[in-house]
Amino acid sequence: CDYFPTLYPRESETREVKELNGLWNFRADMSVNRTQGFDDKWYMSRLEKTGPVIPMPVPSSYNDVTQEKSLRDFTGWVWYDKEFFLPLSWKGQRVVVRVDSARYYAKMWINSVFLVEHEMGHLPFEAEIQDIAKFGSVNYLTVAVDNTLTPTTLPPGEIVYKHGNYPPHFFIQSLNFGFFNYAGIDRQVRLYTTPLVYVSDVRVVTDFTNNGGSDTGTVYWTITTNSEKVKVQVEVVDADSNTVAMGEGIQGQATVSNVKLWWPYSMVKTGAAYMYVLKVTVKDSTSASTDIYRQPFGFRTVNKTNTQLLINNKPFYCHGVAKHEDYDLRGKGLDMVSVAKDFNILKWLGVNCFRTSHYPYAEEIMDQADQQGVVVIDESPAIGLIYEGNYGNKTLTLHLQAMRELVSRDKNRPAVIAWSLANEPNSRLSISGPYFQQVYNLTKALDPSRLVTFASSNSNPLTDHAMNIVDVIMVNIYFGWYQDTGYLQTIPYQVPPTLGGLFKHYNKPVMVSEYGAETLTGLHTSPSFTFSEEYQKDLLIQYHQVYDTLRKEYLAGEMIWNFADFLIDQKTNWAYGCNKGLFTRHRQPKMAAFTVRERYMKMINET
Ligand code: GCB
Repeated sequence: CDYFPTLYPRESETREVKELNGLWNFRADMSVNRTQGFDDKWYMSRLEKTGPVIPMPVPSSYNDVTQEKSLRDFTGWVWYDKEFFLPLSWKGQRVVVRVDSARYYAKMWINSVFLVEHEMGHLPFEAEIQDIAKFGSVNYLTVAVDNTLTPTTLPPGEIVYKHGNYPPHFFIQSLNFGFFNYAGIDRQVRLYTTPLVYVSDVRVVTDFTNNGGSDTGTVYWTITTNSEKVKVQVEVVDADSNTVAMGEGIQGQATVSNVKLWWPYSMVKTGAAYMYVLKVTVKDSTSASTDIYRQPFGFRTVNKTNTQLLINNKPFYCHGVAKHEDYDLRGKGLDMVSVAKDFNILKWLGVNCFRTSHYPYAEEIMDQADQQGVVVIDESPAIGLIYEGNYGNKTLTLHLQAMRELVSRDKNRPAVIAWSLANEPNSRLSISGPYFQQVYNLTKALDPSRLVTFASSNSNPLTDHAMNIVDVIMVNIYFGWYQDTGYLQTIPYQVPPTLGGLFKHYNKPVMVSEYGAETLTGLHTSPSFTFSEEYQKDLLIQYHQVYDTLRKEYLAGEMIWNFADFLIDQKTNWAYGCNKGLFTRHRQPKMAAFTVRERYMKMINET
């Protein structure tokens, strides 16, 4: 599906937005093949006419909302529908329905008419409805979502049928990754209007020069509209609503003297995360209608040397965490309380950077990163490319599409400094080399202004086929946990040669994108023992001592696995989820959170 949105739905004097969030009707297709909904055409009427429905919140994962195990662990198609009114005043405008994310495969109908389908979760899709919907009247939207993962989906998984001494039609959804397979419409659904001639995309790239004391910023824009007969005006508006530069044309540039750069909050004492707005006005020469779109952006550059990352030409050391979208009850559902709380915790910890492991996060989270000055490494949904069979053309096509959609969605965000193509692909396979070269090339062509990387589980350059491609090395290491479990004294002996080996081989900055230990809240042991709070703390301290030396050489960042505990599927070796969080799933600190806060706050205060 090429019909993916490029702009966030924003109100303006020419645009309206209406949320369709709330309780929708919901029905899981429990038939053996999960095809009853399609066979019986559930989209041809209101869902409640097809059989029993239950109320289901949107946005939310559906898994933890009911008391039913069969729904929590469901694999297959679920159906949602929602009634809504289109005001008469919207007639004559373009009306779009936008789903910010549905995991993983979605089909959408309005008033029984098929609109659009979209593969892959975590990324938005949309469709125009003004020619089908009824104005001044009730309409209904039907969305079917399938969370089945196979070797050629992204992320991949496999449906394993079990025969013999098993219940009839028994199968297991095996996953190539370690987080619970939450599903459903997990982000917002909205209607928005635009005039018939409209701004369809805005792209902003910035640069600046320093003239001894003050900086002069240059903003380059590219505006896309759906008509060529338009007049385009552009204004750069500062945070106090002053217009500080103007220009014309679908492509152009303007300079802003005494520009306020966008800085991560950890790099400046005051004035971090300064955002401007590019106000774009498009006038249709034929009908004289106008569309106005305001695109937030910041002036900042991203570069690297062979040992460091540079933001605005100054070294940036990432002291951060890897996160998940994972919350009690709502699963991966967008929840503004959790968004706000997580940023408050990130700031409390002194985190200046996080990776969106292992998929693109909600745009509302990304907005906070922009506005609060927290740097982001923006990851695609490509986790679990483990087997040869995961490197076929279908996966490659999807992966390239994921990068198109992700870059398109997040390209104007100052917080994003790097694209992460994948998490722990099997880069020991020779097939991964040409595969990742293509994904890298496309991403770099789409956005030459940022770094491109992936999180590697292979720390041996001699067996690797893909790490040489990327701009910055990211590596996940588990010394003292998966290796030499219980022997924390091995960490200072293992980490320097491992990271140093990567640096020597690739001559690029190295970041640790994961390290950590399982920790059961409230389990205390002295001396420390695996799974205790003391063990997590001791492990982190061992790493920190090493990092402090390597920082002076080539280490560009450290990210703890994980910010908070999160759910994974049921396994014998995981006690109700991954418990490597510094915080519990309910966002209460474990002992190590205080250790990390002390370290990161010291780093911030040294700035
Ligand atoms: C990893 C994965 C991450 C897991 C983590 C763990 O290497 O990237 O998704 O959750 O290890 O806890 O094992």
